[in-house]
Amino acid sequence: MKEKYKVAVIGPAGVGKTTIVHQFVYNNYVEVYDPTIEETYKKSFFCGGAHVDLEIVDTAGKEHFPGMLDRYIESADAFLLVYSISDARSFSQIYQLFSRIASIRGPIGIARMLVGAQCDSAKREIDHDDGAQLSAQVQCSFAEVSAKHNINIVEIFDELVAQMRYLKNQDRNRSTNTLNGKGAILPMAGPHPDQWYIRKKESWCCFM
Ligand SMILES: Nc1nc2c(ncn2[C@@H]2O[C@H](COP(=O)(O)OP(=O)(O)O)[C@@H](O)[C@H]2O)c(=O)[nH]1
Ligand SMILES: [Mg+2]
Repeated sequence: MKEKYKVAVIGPAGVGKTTIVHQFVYNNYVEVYDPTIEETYKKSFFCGGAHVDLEIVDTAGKEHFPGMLDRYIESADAFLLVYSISDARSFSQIYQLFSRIASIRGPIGIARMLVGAQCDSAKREIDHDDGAQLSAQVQCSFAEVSAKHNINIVEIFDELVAQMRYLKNQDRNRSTNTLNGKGAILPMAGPHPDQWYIRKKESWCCFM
């Protein structure tokens, strides 16, 4: 059976979410998108030796309506949390998104990634180190990307799929790990998933 996952792309308006999704799905860069359109895209791609079907929800402003952001968070398997390296304000808004995910889905065991968009921009307000520091604080992986120059775009989706696979296999191990046959779940064996994220992060190339 083919693997299927749902990814939500969240972050402040104007940071480059739609542009990232279009570069990944259609391999093109368009300068201007309607900022109000929320769309779901489908993309099948080959990742880590197997095909995977992704449903990608490109969120667009409606998350400011009460309950909307929570609905995205409840329904997705993985998250790209996007800010723009040329917009410090967008970076300052990201932490609360991580907090919201943690409060709804728990602090660990959910595939997620911090993404610094528009890394080709000459107007840099947020250093690579700032992004790396925040990702260490919230314990997730991190990459700067440019949808304009197609830098790190496929890689961030690869990373999310790797995380989702890892977590899915852990779930499988857990469900067979019952106590007295009564369905109690034993603690997870092996590395903590977030330690795994951090290890993976070290392999990220920096294109700056
Ligand atoms: N230089 C540069 N500009 C980008 C890039 N991606 C997006 N932009 C700019 O940011 C604007 C907003 O992008 P958009 O994807 O619509 O943002 P969204 O509101 O987060 O979906 C675009 O119109 C582009 O001008 C990028 O990789 N490099
Ligand atoms: Mg958009």
